[in-house]
Amino acid sequence: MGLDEIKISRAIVERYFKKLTDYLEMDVAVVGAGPSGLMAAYKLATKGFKVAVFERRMSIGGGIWGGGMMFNEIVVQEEGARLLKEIGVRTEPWDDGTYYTADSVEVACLLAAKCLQAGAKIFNLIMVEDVMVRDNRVVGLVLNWSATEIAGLHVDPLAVRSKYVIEATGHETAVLRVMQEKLGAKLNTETGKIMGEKSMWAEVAESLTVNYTREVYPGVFVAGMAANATFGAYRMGPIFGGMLLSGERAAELIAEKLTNEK
Ligand code: 48H
Repeated sequence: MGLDEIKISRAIVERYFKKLTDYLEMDVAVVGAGPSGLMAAYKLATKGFKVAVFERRMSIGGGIWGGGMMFNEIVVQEEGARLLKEIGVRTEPWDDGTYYTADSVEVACLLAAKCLQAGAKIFNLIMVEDVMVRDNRVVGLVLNWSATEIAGLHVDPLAVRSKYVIEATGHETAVLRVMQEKLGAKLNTETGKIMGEKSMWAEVAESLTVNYTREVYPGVFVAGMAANATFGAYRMGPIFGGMLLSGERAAELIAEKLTNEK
């Protein structure tokens, strides 16, 4: 039996459009498939919420792959190791047991796999270029193909609706930046604006990441490195426990809200 190119094409087109159509409305839209965004999506999907991750790049994983300075190992603390073990990543204690190491490729692959198998959808190659707002609350995202930006084309976007958005775009804080520029959005920070990330101080930065994981504007939670950048906290280098714990925290906070709103 010969293979029919048109059947192959139809299978991809129909399946993809069904997936996208099913996710025009959802509980939580996560922007950025780095460690914090993927962990948040995995946790929310495990709790039964409808969640999708939108990632600008072709590859998921954000900064995980590169480990530290392209040495593809990451370090986590005990609490981070707990989350890695939960998704099946092998960790090895280092030194006095304060630190654990893991292969960064194994982390990226298993995080994405667990996220998908828990029922979350990941849409790669799609960038979030704007938000949808009603009555001073973000109610969805404005999407475009990353390729349109790369090609410098002006193509009008499409939109998806979500009850909550997680801003997990890392150092860039891309979603909040656009909200600040276009809406003059007053954020829940000391200055009302994105405060900007500070230099490296791993210990303080790690706990601040989790502490600053919160609703920063009605409908928008910030997680991971974006939380540090938004609230003016330190960076931490290639220790990833805070990113994973921040994703978990964002999921817990949103799950609580969604459950109370039912
Ligand atoms: C869709 C977008 C858009 C957009 C960006 O950078 P990430 O890995 O983010 P985190 O916060 O989960 O993890 C941070 C970590 O990787 C890191 O950088 C650390 C620990 N640094 C410490 C230090 O000292 O430097 O992932 C963010 C993802 C990326 O994949 C982007 O491509 C994606 O977000 N993204 N996706 N629409 N507008 N902007």
